[in-house]
Amino acid sequence: MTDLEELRAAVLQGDADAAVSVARNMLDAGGDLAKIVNRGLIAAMDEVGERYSRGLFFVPQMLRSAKAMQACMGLIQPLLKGDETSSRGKVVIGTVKGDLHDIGKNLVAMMMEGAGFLVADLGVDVPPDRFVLKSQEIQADIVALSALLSTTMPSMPETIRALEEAGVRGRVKVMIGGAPVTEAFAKKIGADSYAPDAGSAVQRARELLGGS
Ligand code: B1M
Repeated sequence: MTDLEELRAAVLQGDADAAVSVARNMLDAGGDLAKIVNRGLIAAMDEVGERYSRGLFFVPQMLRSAKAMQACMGLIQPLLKGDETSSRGKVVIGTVKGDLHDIGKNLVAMMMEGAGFLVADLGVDVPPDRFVLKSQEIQADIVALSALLSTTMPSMPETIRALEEAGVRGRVKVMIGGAPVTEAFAKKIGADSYAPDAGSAVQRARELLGGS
């Protein structure tokens, strides 16, 4: 079994200790971070979702695998820390109302911090008014919304409406993402940007603020 296969197997089994141990060994041996995240951790979570869809996994197994992945992200976070001395911009991020999925959102937040953005993470199940209040409080440049459930996607246009009603939409850019979200949906609801993954979220954020 290759290291990547071992990592995926440990996450699939929800064995956090084994997953962390394999990930640590891979990192110590100079393994490529993007490969560990994308082809190890995220690939394993996709397989978890597949098994759930086919009725082979249930919620407790999804939860155990999520904990194993999160334990590995604890290892990865310090490696993503950037050495920027000034902030590239302020971002308020959260998973929208009704949605408890936070792994992808956490990855986006980590990578944005690593790239020098100041990130205020509101967590999960965030109602529109909390996005509004936080963006007013910190004078945010970007409001970043994540949704993993098709049933919670409508919270995204609701949040945009709340920003409009509070009079802050004119000075914040709205970026959206998450597995069921598409570019077309972003256009339809009047978001400024859509990113399919954490790496491109950083790129889109830079573009939104006029950088590259
Ligand atoms: Co849930 N779940 N879940 N789940 N879960 C999915 C999303 C699902 C696709 C599984 C499936 O059916 N195959 C399905 C949704 C179906 C749908 O709506 N289309 C589903 C379901 C149905 C449910 C419940 C309803 C199950 C139930 O209770 N019966 C329930 C809902 C709870 C709720 O939210 N109210 C539920 C619960 C859970 C757990 C709590 C057990 C757990 C979450 C734990 C946690 O997050 N702390 C969980 C998990 C783990 C999953 C799967 C297996 C994995 C999600 C994940 O972490 N992926 C997921 C299946 C899947 O996605 N393949 C599934 C890894 C992560 C890195 O990827 O989050 O996509 P992702 O993030 C990516 C991109 O999407 C993007 O960048 C990230 C990194 O590249 N991205 C952004 C994300 N946010 C972004 C924001 C941006 C830009 C990019 O800009 C702002």
